[in-house]
Amino acid sequence: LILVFIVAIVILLFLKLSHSKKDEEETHSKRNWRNNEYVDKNGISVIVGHYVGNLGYNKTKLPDEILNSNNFAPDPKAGRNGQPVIVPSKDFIKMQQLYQINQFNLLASDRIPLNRSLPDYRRKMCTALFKDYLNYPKTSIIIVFHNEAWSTLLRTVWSVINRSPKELIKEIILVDDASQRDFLKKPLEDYIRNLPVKVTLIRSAIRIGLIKARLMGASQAAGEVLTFLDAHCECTTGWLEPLLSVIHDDKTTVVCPTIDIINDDTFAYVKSFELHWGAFNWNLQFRWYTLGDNEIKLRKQNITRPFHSPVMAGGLFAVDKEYFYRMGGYDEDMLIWGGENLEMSFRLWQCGGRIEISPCSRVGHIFRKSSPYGFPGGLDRTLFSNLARVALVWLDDWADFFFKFNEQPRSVRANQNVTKRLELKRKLKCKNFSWYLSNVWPQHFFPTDDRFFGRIKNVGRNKCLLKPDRKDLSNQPVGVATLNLCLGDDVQIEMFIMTQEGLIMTDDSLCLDAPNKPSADAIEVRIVACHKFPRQKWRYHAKTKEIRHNSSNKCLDVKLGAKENIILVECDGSVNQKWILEPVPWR
Ligand code: LR7
Ligand code: MN
Repeated sequence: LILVFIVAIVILLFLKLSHSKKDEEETHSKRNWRNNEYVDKNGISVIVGHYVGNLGYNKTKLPDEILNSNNFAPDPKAGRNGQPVIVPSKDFIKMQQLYQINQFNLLASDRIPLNRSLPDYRRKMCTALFKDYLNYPKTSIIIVFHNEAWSTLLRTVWSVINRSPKELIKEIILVDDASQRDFLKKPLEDYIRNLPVKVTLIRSAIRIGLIKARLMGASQAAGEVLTFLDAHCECTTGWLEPLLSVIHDDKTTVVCPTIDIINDDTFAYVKSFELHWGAFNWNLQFRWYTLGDNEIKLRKQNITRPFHSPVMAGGLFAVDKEYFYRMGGYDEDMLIWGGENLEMSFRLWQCGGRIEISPCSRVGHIFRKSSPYGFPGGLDRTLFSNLARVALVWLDDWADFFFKFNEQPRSVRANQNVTKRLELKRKLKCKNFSWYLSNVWPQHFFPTDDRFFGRIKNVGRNKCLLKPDRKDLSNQPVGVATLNLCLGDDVQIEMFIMTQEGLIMTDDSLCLDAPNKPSADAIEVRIVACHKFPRQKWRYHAKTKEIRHNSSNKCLDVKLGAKENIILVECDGSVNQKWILEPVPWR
């Protein structure tokens, strides 16, 4: 009997294993893509594109028939309730081809009905609030797009229609930024005529970029509030009321929803981590970082209350229309894409406004690994010009710091005329960037007068501490701290700050980190996301030149070998335990 039992279990296990293997084959899993290249079962290799940094992208030219075809052929069950879409393996080749058009899985998106169901992702406590929503101001929803897919654009529209109180929607305004797809011409005009809310379509004949396109939409808006969305979002139940409630209470707050993730491969709706706010690194790239301690404390008292954010992501926010214009709308000399979210955030905070994120409002957005469209004039003339403008107008002394470490913005710095924006800054009596850093984002990792900034040099080896390489764009970088030849004053990966509380930080909120009670004699020191627990606190002894770990009282030392890794050992006064904090001028 026991034998039969065991055999039965083995057979069951085998069946289960082979079944899940089949599932895996049928699902388009991330693992199949390697270095932007996909090799299918028959060994056919499909190159999707080449990353050039974060954005630039060499596209494979697709024939017009493919670009203009509308594959929208929904399967009523696909993607239901935010579930991932399963693409059968027979469609893989087509799927890969279509992926290139928008840099997301168009075939999957086209299978999902435009009005797919999504769970109510809100916390229970949110559902009891906002009962007086009829008193809130009405809003125009503004969605700008350039060559967006039919299914993602209209699913955005339908998610607004189906999940917003109709009393609060004045209209939806679609702004077409010179799209070239046939289905976005007459078919779109015909489609929106039959929608149950007023939808206006405005077109720009020439490519003006998202910043000017949004201004174009705003100029036509009749609502008291402007609510902006990217063209590939899905709003979930109760998303709008919390946003309008904030503006109802205070017109000088600009409010963002909590942005969830629509997976670019499977179109699954994934809740994002809630304890994040928006900020930026030394290259002025937008990043999500863990909330400040104070905000975490406040959140524990009341998890439904909106919390402040140093910077907004840019695409999804609501703002009182009159306030938007009074504060200078957008910088109209910014081009195509990028940097406008930082510009607006600095301007709002420094000139008396606020940015908040509402935890009760949840909207999904398709995050892409690269941009599907080109940047007329190249990245230097678009993103880097925009960032140069941000720095010149809003960063004061830190503009020099930014240009020192960022060659491309530096090369277009002289071309920027920011007189009009500086005038606005004066007119609005804005505070300076130093105020912003210490009051809005005290957790920042920029150089200031109260902290060390520069290289950390080992006396014995005559080499400098190095920030580990970022392994994967999507993961928080972690890594073993090592030494490197000391390079110039403009080498960002050798720059560190040491704060008064003893954090040794680098760009992207990374901190030198070691266990409180090291288990071995010599434990490797790592550079990981900052969290400010005792294990990330250090003391520099100018006399002995030691860098001591607060909690273990051990010393930073160097492990000799092919790679000179940093280790933590008992202090012994040896020369490899001596360090020099070499300040680097940054303004
Ligand atoms: O030339 C263009 N014209 C356009 O109309 C280029 C883009 N667009 C449209 C485009 O179709 C889309 O609807 O502008 C919108 C944003 O472009 P995306 O989706 O390609 O950009 P993104 O999601 O990577 O961009 C983020 O950063 C941008 C910087 O300029 C904008 O602020 C986007 O709105 C912003 N998106 C979000 O904040 C969503 C959450 C992502 C995060 C973090
Ligand atoms: Mn987007």
